[in-house]
Amino acid sequence: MKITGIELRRVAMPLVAPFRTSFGAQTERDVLLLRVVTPDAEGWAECVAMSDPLYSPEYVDAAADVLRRFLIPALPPRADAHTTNQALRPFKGHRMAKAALETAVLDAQLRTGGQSLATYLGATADRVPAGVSIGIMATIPELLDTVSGYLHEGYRRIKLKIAPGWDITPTRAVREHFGPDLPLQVDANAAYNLTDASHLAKLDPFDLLLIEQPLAHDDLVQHAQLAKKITTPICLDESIESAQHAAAAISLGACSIINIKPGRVGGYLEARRIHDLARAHGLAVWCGGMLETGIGRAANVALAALPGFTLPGDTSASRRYYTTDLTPPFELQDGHLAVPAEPGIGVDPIPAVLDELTTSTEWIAL
Ligand code: OSB
Ligand code: MG
Repeated sequence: MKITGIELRRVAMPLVAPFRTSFGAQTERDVLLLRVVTPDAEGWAECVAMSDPLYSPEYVDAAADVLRRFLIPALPPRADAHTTNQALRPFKGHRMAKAALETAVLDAQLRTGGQSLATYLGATADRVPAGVSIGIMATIPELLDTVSGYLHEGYRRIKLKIAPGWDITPTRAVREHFGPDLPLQVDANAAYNLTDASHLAKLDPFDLLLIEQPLAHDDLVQHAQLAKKITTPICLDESIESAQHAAAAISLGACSIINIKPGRVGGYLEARRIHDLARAHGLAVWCGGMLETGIGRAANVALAALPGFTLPGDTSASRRYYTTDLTPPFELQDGHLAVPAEPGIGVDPIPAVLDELTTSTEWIAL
């Protein structure tokens, strides 16, 4: 596939409400979009890097820089997703930037061939159950109101962001208020140390589905030790940047569940490898999120339709994030999102909305 050029586009997306985690609060998403242009089709992808390097070392300005300086110039003259993956391999790290480039190439390739991303990846479902990730709130009543609102909308599972000072009490409050049948989990975004093991064990009575990334991203051994001291299953997010990391985590006993985010692991090909590996080992996986617009969400929903995604993901409806999404909004139907069936990622940005929210564009001719 001959690529004529690639557009880097920055879009400012105000969030419907501030989203607070153990690493900071966000009120707006500064999104980097890629548009790969070929004679036959255009491919779209969203880079999940955030404005600041607080979730991982990547950040959006660095992603744009490494794309224009190294990754895009390294593309082979005739590129598809696999040759793009190989061409980017020599460059260390920058997996979110690589994922965006590979996904935009893959989208153009699939649109040219008329195949949906879901079919290409091996999806077996046409809809996926939706969970929702709830930020740290100022008060417990505010938290209970928020959870209640999402449950009324139909969400199938609740995830609470936790941090030291906002962990045992809010989790107990939600469990007691909504009862034992609510599928409930927590996400610490690496806010604890192994010395907090006895504190984290206080979550054990609440029968959580999992605790996500309690310790630092490079604390694989410590996660394995923590797993022996608490009964809540450990799920890794930040720690798993590749299938190799997943293999190491599984053999160490560092986790029993994996949150797969294609952006974090360098793309959908690597995400599928992790899915396959986890499935062969009997571990559950689920699809994480990075507050994506409809562009990134469409591709995540396709991935979440693979058979090993046995837990609801952070694939929520558009309105949980944005008043106006870049694409026709993803909406809950009976607590599920429909898997796009059209070729490629299966959705297109709405030109007028895209133009309205765009802060800059840059064309890189190839
Ligand atoms: O750790 O899963 C996370 C959002 C941004 C960065 C990291 C995380 C999150 C979420 C929200 O939890 C997931 C979503 O709804 O997109
Ligand atoms: Mg997480």
